[in-house]
Amino acid sequence: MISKQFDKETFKESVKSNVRSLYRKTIDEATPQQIFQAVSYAVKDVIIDNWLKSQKQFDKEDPKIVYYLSMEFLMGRALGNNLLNLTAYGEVKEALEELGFDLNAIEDEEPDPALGNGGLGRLAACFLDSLATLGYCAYGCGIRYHYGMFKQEIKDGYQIEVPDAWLKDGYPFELRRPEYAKEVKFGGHVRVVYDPSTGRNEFVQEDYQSVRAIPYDLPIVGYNNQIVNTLRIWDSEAINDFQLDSFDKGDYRKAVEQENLARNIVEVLYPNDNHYAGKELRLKQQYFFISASIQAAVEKFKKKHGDIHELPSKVTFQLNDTHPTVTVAELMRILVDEEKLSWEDAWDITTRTCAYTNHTIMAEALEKWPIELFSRLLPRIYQIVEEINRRFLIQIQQMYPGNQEKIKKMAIIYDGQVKMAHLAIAGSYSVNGVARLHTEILKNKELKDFYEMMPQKFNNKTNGITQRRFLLHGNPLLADWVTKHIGRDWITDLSQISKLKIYADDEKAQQEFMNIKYQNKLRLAKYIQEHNGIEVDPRSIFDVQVKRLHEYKRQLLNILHVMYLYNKMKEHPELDFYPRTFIFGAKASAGYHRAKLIIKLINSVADVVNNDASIKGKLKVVFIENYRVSNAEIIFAAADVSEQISTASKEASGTGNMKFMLNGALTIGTMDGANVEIVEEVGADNAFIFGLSSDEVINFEQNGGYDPNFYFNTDPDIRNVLMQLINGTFSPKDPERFRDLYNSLLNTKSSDKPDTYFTLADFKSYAKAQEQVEAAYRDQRGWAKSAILNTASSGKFSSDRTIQEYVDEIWHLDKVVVED
Ligand code: GLS
Repeated sequence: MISKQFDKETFKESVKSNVRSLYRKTIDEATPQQIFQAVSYAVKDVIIDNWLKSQKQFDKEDPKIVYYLSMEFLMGRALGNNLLNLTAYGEVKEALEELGFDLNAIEDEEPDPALGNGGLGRLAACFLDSLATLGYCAYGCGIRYHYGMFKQEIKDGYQIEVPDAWLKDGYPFELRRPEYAKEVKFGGHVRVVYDPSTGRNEFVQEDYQSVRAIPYDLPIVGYNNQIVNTLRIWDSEAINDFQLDSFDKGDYRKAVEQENLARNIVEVLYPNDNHYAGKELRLKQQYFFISASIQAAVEKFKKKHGDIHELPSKVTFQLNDTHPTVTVAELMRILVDEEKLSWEDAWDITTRTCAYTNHTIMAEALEKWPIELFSRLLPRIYQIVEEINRRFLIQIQQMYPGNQEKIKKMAIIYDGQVKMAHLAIAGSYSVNGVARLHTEILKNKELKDFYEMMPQKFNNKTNGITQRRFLLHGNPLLADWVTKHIGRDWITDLSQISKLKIYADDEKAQQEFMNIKYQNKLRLAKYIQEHNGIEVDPRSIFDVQVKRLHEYKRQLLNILHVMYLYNKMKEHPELDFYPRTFIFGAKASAGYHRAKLIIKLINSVADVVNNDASIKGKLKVVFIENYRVSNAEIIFAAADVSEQISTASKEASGTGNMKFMLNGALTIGTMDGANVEIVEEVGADNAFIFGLSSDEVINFEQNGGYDPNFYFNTDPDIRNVLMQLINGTFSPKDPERFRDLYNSLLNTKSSDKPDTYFTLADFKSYAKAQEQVEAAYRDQRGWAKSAILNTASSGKFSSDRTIQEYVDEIWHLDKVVVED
């Protein structure tokens, strides 16, 4: 498609002139990184025009705005994506070729902005893409971490964390906006002053430390619609840089402390997914970006609107998990302390403005701040939470007179802790889960008491992903093939992709589809050769599990099965095994020792298996280092099999499962999270389902009765594999190395609770499903049909669909059109 905005010659001139003015070089002298910078600035120039236009249109139409408040935005590289959404990718590629450059290589120069851990942060990024593409006015609000998710290096099979200095060369797409800076206060104490003229108590925070929050804006380019929204990430600076007059006043210590506070707050993203660590600095980060964002949003609202009571009709604050929940109290503070509203008025506004998304039921992810810490760091906010809690308890008592159990289970402050999920639910008009099964578990189990008390708040919004990054950009061969068959509409309306279904039985289409998969497997094989030095057979089945490393996701089950297969091959060389490449990619939180040991196990198994000539290369194991958004795009495109094998009930939704499906991989999985809906869309014949159901898991959890030793004692294959964890098969120099994993599966020592992930219970049905995978792959036509049907059935899983549901049922935003 010919872009309206791009003129090739002007663009080329702009790149040359950027190289000259930024680096005092000509383009043939510039380094690849410098070319990347110069090209990105040229692209940003074009974006800025649309950005200005969009803001003008928003100003004119005054649409309702959603603020998507999130500690994480896992954006991935921007250059290629921006070009695609500007519909200028092809022309820029050509222009650069004329200058002697390869756009793909230039794209590889961009650091992955990795301001997130995994699914939750990537979901936020997909949502921003969809919001802009659908023409809604939205701000992402987050933190400008100086160090994002660490870079993972594998040394001797172990994960090493290396700091990710993504800003070291400067990030060309960001715009510093000091004119919108906000002050954020921490600590001190609150003095109550009675004002006789109003008859109100005023709450004055004193002796506090404060920092200046400075916004940096990143453009979020909508697809082919000239809309540019904003991701606003906040950096912090000291209010008084080191000043002599502070020194003179004896405030030397305070000046230094404030300087340190400012420096520390935004330094680094906590690398925990689905896990609460309770660190003081984390709470500082939360309040820092929330206070700045809410202040800015209220100020923006007031510029246009006289009456603060109108806030809920113009603004929604969407809380991405409990991390931004201080929003509820901060908005109350602004409304009561600054806008001088009554408590009742303020609460009415707040609870019609905030909405909360729950992303996990994992108990260890629940945020519960100790009162001591919370009240010391945020004294005024704590007072407000206390008052919210006091009133909430009265409500509970009115509904359930004399029921102390309810108080105990639902209170916002209890047992010396502030429970953020309870605050989020009390303060929001909407509470949603992220897949149908997850929402049902919230309603019937995790949040049952809340659901019974306020059922009208609860709803489901099944997650989605943007087809623009994960098909159009990540898999250009398949994207072109899809377009050739059904036209371009799928790019902004993925439901159209179901039109491919008529090609599922067509032999030519099947061949083309499989050939594209093969080309993508070659591309990944090349990447693996370059990065891992391992040669893999592109004709083997590419069986892939890429996601954060967590026990509940059961990478351990996967690698135990690889060990089992290897044993079988060794014992029965006469059997005909179809060649398989098991590919893993996963970061483990830095302090999560067992997860790191699982990485070591995967690499140890890889060492043995990949170097055993007797199995003739039929089994390969690859651990891809530093799994992140940019290599994810290549990996999804090349996968035959998508491993979605979490313990049923534990994975709230998953989104990788959707990216695989879109790219034509078949799922092997449990009935967990969004897998349930994936199978519903594609049909059980085109997936491999195994394992305990979520009801069975929950039943075991509540009533006991799971005994891993039963499997160990009665199944020689399982026993053999488990013994190999402690007899040195994969760690000859240190046979005890994997003892902890052995214990975790059998719980012989570590605790009296049997493995809460039910690994051995699911082992045999997993192995059986894997046999079915192999059999199915031997039938190439049958496989091709299923693969096409997976792509063709993925329409529901576009984040455009998800966002439209949020808009229709929670946010009620107005669509905006930017005219030429
Ligand atoms: C997560 C869940 O674990 C995922 O299942 C889910 O897909 C994602 C987005 O909703 O949110 N919750 C979390 O803390 N990290 C996640 O990735």
